[in-house]
Amino acid sequence: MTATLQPLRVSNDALDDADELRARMGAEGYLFIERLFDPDAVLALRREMLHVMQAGGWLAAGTDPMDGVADVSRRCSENDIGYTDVYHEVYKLQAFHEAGHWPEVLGLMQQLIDGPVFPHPIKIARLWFPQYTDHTTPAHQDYVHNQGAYETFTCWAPVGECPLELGGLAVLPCSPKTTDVIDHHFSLGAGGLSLEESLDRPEWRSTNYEPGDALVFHSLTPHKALPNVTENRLRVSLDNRYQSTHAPIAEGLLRPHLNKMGSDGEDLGPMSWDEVYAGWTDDRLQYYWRDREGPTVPKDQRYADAALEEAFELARQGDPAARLRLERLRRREPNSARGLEAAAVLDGAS
Ligand SMILES: O=C(O)CCC(=O)C(=O)O
Ligand SMILES: [Fe+2]
Repeated sequence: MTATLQPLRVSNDALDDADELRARMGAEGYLFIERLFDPDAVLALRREMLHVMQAGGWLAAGTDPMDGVADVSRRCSENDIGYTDVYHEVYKLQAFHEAGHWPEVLGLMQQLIDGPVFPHPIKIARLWFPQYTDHTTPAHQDYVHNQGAYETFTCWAPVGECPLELGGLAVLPCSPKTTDVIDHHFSLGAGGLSLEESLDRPEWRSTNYEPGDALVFHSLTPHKALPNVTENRLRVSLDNRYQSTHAPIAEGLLRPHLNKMGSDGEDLGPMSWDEVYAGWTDDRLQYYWRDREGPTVPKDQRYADAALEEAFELARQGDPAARLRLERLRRREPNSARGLEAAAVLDGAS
């Protein structure tokens, strides 16, 4: 590993021992399983996803899609215009959603979760361009984004090899029993929230991931992505979440990931599940989530609101990242109160 990065503890030896899996999750907040998934299944998914990215113009001309060589002139991230044009095409793939229900991950979650397992319908892929490191996912706890139940677990899995330089996930081991929700701050990276304790700690762990590997962690476990510092490779990964079907879930997690963005950046609202499901050949995973028994609760906006407040403050002081955040807000919500306030700050009127 590097001077500041330790290797992940491998927990394959505990796969058949629910008590031990729970004990390790309880002590360190994560489980790393090598080859949890069939590498061939992961690579087949990679082929499908990268074909869609190729059709969307994200890959360098004349390259094998499996190599994931980006056309860096197309680089964009979750808040940029153009990202959802291609991302939502990937999102429509049946195979991408099926991966969140592979029996290996459901079996593991069954051992961790008290009660019947509910896989969130909001599956997420991260399609991360190289050399765009201002947008790297900052350190955070998933709870501030997802809320609902603390006992929610994320399974992060690379779709293909993911050596350190491609920017895979790193975790900061700590016990969810002793961890609280930590204050998060404004960040330009995916999710927009960062916790400041993240920086310069020697205990961060990561690895050179292989296809089939999975990193499972608790909703309070701090984690972050490493920067994708390759010359031209896209990092492709999945993050899917699981909780007890009886536990509360925040309502946004029952919708497809990321609102559609118009060509001018305006927020066009969520994509519908009917659009997602339109090309599927199997309807068994369509609308399965409607039968869930637990309560659906509104999303608590306090974390997002506090970070936005901070962005306003920083933008007034001229901070370039905060100004970019407000530029995006102005484009996405040209007529909302906060969109108008963003415009006023950017124009120097407030
Ligand atoms: O892959 C990334 O960059 C972010 C993933 C993440 O934060 C998660 O899986 O919860
Ligand atoms: Fe996360």
